[in-house]
Amino acid sequence: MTRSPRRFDRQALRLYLVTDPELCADRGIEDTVIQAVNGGVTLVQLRDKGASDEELVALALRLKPLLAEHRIPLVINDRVQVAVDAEVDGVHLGQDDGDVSEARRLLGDEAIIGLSVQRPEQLTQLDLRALDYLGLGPVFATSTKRDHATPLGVDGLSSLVAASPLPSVAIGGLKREHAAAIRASGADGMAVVSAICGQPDPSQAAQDLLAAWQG
Ligand code: TZP
Ligand code: MG
Repeated sequence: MTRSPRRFDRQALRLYLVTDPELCADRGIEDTVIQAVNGGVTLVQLRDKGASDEELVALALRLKPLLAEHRIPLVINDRVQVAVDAEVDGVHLGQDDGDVSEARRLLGDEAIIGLSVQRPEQLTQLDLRALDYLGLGPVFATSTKRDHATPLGVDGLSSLVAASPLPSVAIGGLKREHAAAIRASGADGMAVVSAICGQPDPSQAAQDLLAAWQG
């Protein structure tokens, strides 16, 4: 594969919003994302295991203009074809979500492709030519993701970050009070669901997380 030398801007990982349809139910995903963007999130991942491909494409198309206006990348969880159809910035894949090199082939050189990593040994099997960043976690136990892997803790996160050959974002149970420790781990940012989705004021929640990160 001949990939252009385009470098993924790791600054985009600083405050990474992952949406959840249940936690966003009261306000709705769109309104939550709009508010979170106003509050300063730096990347948005649409994650909805229950939506149809058509529904996800439609949602992505509704959000794209706002996110493009703010130069905030939009990626889709799990479903490469949805990212292709909606022409968004990329995908985030889990260990069992298929071949990252195939995702790269389908999405092209400019796309953003992230991969979840839960354990050190997974770092030895990375396709570095296909990937832009890693999602490391869960750092803490969380009720947002059922059946998540054993939490890493901050020390486990720090070890993974130190061994990671790619920019990385920490995820799992992260709140503003964790920002200093996560930043000290060397991760490039925090990915959050419940710290923004379902909060009474998602914009304020994002601002507070960013302020805590910037310390
Ligand atoms: N992957 C690992 S933990 C997690 C995902 C999607 C959920 C994180 O949610 P929260 O509410 O920020 O703990
Ligand atoms: Mg997945």
